[in-house]
Amino acid sequence: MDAETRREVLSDTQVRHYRERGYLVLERRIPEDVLQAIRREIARFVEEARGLTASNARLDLEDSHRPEAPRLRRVKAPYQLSSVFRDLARSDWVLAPVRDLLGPNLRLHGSKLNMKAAGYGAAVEWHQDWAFYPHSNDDVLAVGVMIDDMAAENGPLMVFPASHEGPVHDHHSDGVFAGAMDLGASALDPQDAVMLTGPAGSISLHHVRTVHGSAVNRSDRDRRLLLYEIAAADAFPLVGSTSPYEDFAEFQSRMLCGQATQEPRLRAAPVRIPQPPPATQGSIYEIQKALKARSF
Ligand SMILES: O=C(O)CCC(=O)C(=O)O
Repeated sequence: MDAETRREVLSDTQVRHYRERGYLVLERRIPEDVLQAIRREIARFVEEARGLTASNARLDLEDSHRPEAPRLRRVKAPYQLSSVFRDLARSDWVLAPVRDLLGPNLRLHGSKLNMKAAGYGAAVEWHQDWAFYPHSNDDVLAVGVMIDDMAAENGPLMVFPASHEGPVHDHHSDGVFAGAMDLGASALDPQDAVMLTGPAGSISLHHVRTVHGSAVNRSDRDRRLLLYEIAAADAFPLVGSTSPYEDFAEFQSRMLCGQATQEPRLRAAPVRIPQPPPATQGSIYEIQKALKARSF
């Protein structure tokens, strides 16, 4: 972004932190009434999971789910499912800090709500979002909205500082995309991972190349994290990436603010295309089952 551009919410220190370390946490950014509306929507989705025998296009179920005792792991694409999630994605609560980092023109790449319920909520193995959806440039990030207080014990998102400046790691297993990396085969030391904690209503922002993951929630407190993946409008997904777009018109219809463009901006970054896809299609949780070495 032009250095002269006036920022909306972030200080120089926060922008520098994001650029150098590849993540940022902003405490208490989302108002309580919005959080309450989200929690009511979540309760609806948990009820919808009752009676289901398998995950479907909307809901992803824990392995231990039973129709009479619903265990929801993820709401897929909440932006498409509910105006509560749509309105929040388009609000300045979310967009103002992203504009400060990526500029005024922003497109939604995807959305998801990871439930990680108390006692059993599933882990997400270490990965880079960039391994799933490389773009023509890496001005792409994920905003995580903390629906519950997030602390060490309930499986917060963890990141490796400055890993966004490093390589794209191998996320394949037996030649097939497995959606996670083998930390032991990388130069990363688990001791260096940082937990992104904060009270409910805080948001995290992590760069698309930042290595991140999270452990099982064995605590007695839920840990729900709503994620919006947001790209600069001139970052275009590369062929073979896991991109949710139907066609070009639909791609352009995902603009959140500013102007769409037909001119992708190219900037060199290491890329590895997530192909061939795994035999089991589905959420990251399903794809990562193919892994041989697990960290969590
Ligand atoms: O919910 C989490 O802790 C991990 C989120 C994530 O990285 C993902 O779903 O891709």
